[in-house]
Amino acid sequence: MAENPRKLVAERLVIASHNDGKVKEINELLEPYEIVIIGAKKLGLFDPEETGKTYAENAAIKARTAAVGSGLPALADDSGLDVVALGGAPGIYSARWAGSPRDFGRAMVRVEEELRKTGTEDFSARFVCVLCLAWPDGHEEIFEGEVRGRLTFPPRGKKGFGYDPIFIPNGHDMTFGEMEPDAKHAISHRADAFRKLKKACLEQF
Ligand code: ITT
Repeated sequence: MAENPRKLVAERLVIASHNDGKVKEINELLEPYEIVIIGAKKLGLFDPEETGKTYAENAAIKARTAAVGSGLPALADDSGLDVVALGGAPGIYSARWAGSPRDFGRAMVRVEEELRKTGTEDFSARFVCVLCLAWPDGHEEIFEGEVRGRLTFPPRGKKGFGYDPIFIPNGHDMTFGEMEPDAKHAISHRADAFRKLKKACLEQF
């Protein structure tokens, strides 16, 4: 985070995501603030190719594209699951492991297969979320969050989205897929990154 982070003064903010599960969580996390949230899908904004090599680079590509395309501040979230015994995979390729059209059942089977192939007993993993808040004039602020835990198979729970049914956060027995949204927001990687974003850029709201 920059030493003097720029505050968000406009009350309109574009959410530069085409993932409905993420957009729902971002809306919940921004609920206490009087910000009018506009979805990228609704504005018909272009979904850029994620050509970065890090979460932060991809978050910046998405936020910049939406800020320039809309003329408004835009917030992007690049996130994923880093599995320790897989050297951090699927990582920034977490969405791509689900194929097209996306099928996270298949992505979770692939994670399990790749883990079993290694013969490891280390099922530790973390979820990472990098937020980029970008303004149309090119200014950007970046915030990173994480939650550590372990994987379990078969998947459990129908709440949440993506890889939630195989991830048990440290100190808990339930998967994110079994937890109520508020319980996930108390500890998630996305909530961690949002805490930092709010402190830096939204405290005036
Ligand atoms: P946008 O780029 O349009 O926001 P996306 O789904 O392509 O949507 P990412 O490239 O950041 O987003 O992919 C992140 C993937 O990681 C996402 O599709 C989920 O499957 C997974 N993921 C991220 N956060 C998650 C969470 O809280 N719970 C479960 N899976 C999560």
